[in-house]
Amino acid sequence: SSTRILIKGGTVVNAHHQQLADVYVEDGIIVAVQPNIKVGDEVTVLDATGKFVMPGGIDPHTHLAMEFMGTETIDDFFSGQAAALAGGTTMHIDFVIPVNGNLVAGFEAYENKSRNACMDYGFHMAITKWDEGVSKDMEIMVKEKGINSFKFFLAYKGSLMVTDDLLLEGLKRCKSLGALAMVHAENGDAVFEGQKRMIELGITGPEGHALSRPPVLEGEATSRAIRLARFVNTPLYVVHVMSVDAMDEIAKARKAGQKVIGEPVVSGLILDDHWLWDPDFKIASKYVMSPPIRSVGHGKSLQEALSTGILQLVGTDHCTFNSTQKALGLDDFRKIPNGVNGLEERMHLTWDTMVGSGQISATDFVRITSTECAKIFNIYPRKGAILPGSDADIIILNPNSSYEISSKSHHSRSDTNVYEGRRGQGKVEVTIAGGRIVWENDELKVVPGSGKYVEMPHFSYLFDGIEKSDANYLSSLRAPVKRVRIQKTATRRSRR
Ligand code: DUC
Ligand code: ZN
Ligand code: ZN
Ligand code: ZN
Repeated sequence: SSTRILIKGGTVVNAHHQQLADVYVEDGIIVAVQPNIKVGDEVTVLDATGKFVMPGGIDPHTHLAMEFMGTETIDDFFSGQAAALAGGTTMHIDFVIPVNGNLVAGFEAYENKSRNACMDYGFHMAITKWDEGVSKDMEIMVKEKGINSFKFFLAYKGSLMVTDDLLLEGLKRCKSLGALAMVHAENGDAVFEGQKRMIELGITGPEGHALSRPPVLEGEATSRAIRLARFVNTPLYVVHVMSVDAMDEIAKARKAGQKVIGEPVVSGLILDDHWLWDPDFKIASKYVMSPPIRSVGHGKSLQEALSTGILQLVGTDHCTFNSTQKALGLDDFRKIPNGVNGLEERMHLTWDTMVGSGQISATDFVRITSTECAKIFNIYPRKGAILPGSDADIIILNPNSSYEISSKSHHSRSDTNVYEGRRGQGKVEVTIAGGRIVWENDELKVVPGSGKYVEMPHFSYLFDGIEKSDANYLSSLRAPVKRVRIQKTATRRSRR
């Protein structure tokens, strides 16, 4: 049966333009965007007068059904995606974690985990060890499996962390495959020392998490990764930029013309670390994520960087654990599973904080929550746009409607929410995913298995001109034999 929807009378917003127009959808695809579209009775009509009609959000950074720190995230592909849809996000990109370093096994595991998907999704892949097999499998992932980004953890010593030699091999391989290298930028060796010191001092509570891994360690790793990416001459994507220290490194590199993308996450933009000092472990522990949520001031600076284009898009690092899982670290903050929620809240909180405050426009909002992500991961304009031919992933946001966030009403399986009690204005009233109305009148109508895997082609726009770059990077170095010849010629000439 074909599903036909007409969205009437709203302000249609794309990343660079907005206009009063109707949007007509047929069989999962946007067919027309223009004023006064006339249709027959068989079409479902949604009135969007006074509201914004925008591309569904794309969250570039989630962890659903991830085995991590001795447990598994409480949101799987179904519950996490249902929550996302209720909050106006219609696609996310999750991180495949290899099985014992094996990429193919990891991909198959995530294919299984995502069978109950109810919205579209893509994958990044983490690289946790290095050998010929990994290097070969990266090519399989890129050329056959639709993965165009690989993440390197510079933290989590003893499990996920990679050393600089592996990072360099990875950067070179990413470059040759046209895949985007991503980094979790914290100095894992120094974090390990910081944690030891906290325990020696008898600091075992959640505040020890923040104290053991300060912004300077994020700044160091961000700077190192940026410089190594420059050495190899390949683009770099820094995930969850949490501090001014890291943001400054990105700003500097971008100013010098380097292709560096910085992704702040909602928690880093609007929360601060005072929660980690809450005497109630249940409250404090829910704010434990890595890199840590920083002291007052960092968030506001990250917001400014986002509004001025120094940072490009907003993610969440959605990685949820309920309070019993967080209690694994009751006696030792190092054992608190790292992660916070955000998949359901990202669109609402970004709108309220950034547009509601007048810092950015609705078009900017679309760019940082959807379009930029689609462009970076090379799926634009299929995703990230309200244009004829694009997938019908659409939200209707009412700027005059308000909400209050609570674990009692959210759709995540977690029993807590880091935004508990927070009120905001600008509510997603309708979500259309793949041409179907999945969220309307505060009700979800999601179908397990209806979400599609979105293959992401390699060589995104970030690779344009990379080979022609004339800077003296690793790829443009030549063997010294040439210099010897030049010297001989010069000598002969000078004798004449
Ligand atoms: N940080 C988190 O808080 N959770 C998942 C992984 C990460 O890097
Ligand atoms: Zn623009
Ligand atoms: Zn990370
Ligand atoms: Zn993450």
